[in-house]
Amino acid sequence: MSAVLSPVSSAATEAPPMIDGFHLLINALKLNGIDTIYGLPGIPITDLTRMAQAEGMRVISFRHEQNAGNAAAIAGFINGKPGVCLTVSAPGFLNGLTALANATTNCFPMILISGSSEREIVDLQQGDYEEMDQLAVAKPLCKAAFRVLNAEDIGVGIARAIRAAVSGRPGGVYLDLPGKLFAQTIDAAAGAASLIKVVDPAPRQIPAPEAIDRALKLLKSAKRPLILLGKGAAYARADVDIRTLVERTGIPYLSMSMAKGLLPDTHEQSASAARSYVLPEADVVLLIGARLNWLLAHGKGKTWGGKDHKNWGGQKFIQVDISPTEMDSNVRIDAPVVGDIGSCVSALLARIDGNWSKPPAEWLNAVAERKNKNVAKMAETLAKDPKPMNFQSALNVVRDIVKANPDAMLVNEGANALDFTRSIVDMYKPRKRLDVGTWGVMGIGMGFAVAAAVETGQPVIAIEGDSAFGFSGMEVETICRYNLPVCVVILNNNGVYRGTDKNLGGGKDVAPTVFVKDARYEKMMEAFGGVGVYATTPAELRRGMEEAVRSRRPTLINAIIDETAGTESGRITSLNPAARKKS
Ligand code: ADP
Ligand code: TZD
Repeated sequence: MSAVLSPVSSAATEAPPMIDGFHLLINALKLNGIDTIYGLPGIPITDLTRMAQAEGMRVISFRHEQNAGNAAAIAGFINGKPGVCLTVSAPGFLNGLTALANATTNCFPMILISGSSEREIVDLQQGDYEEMDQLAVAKPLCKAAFRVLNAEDIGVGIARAIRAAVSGRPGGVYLDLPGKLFAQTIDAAAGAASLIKVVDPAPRQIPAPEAIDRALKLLKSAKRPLILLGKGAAYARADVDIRTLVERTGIPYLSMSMAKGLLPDTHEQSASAARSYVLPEADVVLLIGARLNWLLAHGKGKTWGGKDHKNWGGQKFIQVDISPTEMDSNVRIDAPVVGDIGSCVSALLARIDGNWSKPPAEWLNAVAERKNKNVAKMAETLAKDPKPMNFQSALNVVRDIVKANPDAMLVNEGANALDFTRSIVDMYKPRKRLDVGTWGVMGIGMGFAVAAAVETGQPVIAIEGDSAFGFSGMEVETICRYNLPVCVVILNNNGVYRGTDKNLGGGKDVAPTVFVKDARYEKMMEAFGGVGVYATTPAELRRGMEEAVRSRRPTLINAIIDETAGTESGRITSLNPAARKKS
């Protein structure tokens, strides 16, 4: 394919070559290094998907737009450039919108491109096919939303969407393309000239020197310092500098879920196994790309040593983040360091040399003591072999498989299936763990798994609760269709959280959290030509996973675990409103 725009044939030989909206869009994306579209065809974008494929783009077609959207979002996180999702108007757009909102919430760069109905009809509300004012609907749920009406503006539209998605705090961007736009034709040379190759889409943001001074002064004063790495730190790709910062300062660190593996979880400074000790005990906390949201108990309350849920624990915070308004959003930030993480960490490192004094031995020993105790306790639990399997004995197998395949991507969703996996399965490399993120959203599983396989070519292991899997389960067909090296493991306990609840009304219906007993999920994968495995023991699970990783064939392992094993909402039971006591 030549670098020039593909001209639309013109009837008269003397007429200048023309180009249509379809090809301008494809060329604008390709010009900016976007080579994959996740989507679902239909009016008005069916031809766009065909043409994109004809022009050498990878077009991954899904069974539901939400999964395509999740795939695009996580592709954005994996690559640090926007993932693109393409949907049809109104219902397709709405199906994709959840993923766009989730991407924005998680700071993943993504562009949702949706075809839309005719503006004149939509604006007069005359009842067009799939009519909806999509731009207005998308706006509050994403970082930016744009509409392109004229073919000559497609280049600008794509450039603005890319910049909005990746610059500053990354997020989701909506691009509305009414059906008529695609068929518009303009002079091919003018079209080519209208496209923009975005230069430096996510410019560095250098922190102020005084912010660095303030942060270092506070960090130096600490008796019990702690570093907290969030998924922003993983996204920033400053892996070497972050590791150097941790190791040179000697400060214990915690990784948030998707930051696991930024340094190997087995690193001696990892305090993950002593989390409930270090959070309340630390006196100065350096946050790097992590927000003090609900996942960190808003930086206060009992988790942090406060008297009750509103009380400050007394810690001082240094926060490194690209978003200035993140500071003080929950508690006082004593030393805000605003800038991109790469620049901030290297500015800190420039002032942290070999003479930096390590934290007091008393603190390090206390952390090590808790950690060793908890690691030993965990080892004891993992060594057990209960019948039926429970979360721990099944995940002990996953832990070994991931250790043996540290390049594999790990997707994870569920409640107990999420919490146990996060604490049991160590990660060894950055950006390998992809999960429910900031919202704790179910449904990311198969979309993330598809994109992880497509974008990295590595084997993907998806650890799924049986409820969680149901949200995107139909995409096993997509996994088989593209023959992706995805091994789905369903930790099947017959329901949401567990399978043993009773109908409180005593009627014939099962309880709202209960599913069909002994469902044979593995047959779903077999239905589309993949491998299905029914595993009731750790040995069967191990055999199935090893074979899946070795063969790279789409595999679904239905791992049957004790249906009484799960607790309500996993580790966030306390977020359930307490029912009023019956009088
Ligand atoms: P976690 O859930 O792992 O705690 P969050 O999603 O809460 O992480 O926080 C990620 C933070 O990282 C966000 O506040 C975001 O602004 C920030 N961030 C993302 N990318 C960068 C970057 N390149 N430089 C600086 N901060 C970033
Ligand atoms: N819907 C959406 C989109 N997201 C959610 N988080 C929920 C519903 C509520 N929810 C959870 O928070 S976890 C979960 C639901 C339905 C499923 C838990 O059951 P599971 O996992 O089978 O996936 P465990 O291992 O049995 O807990």
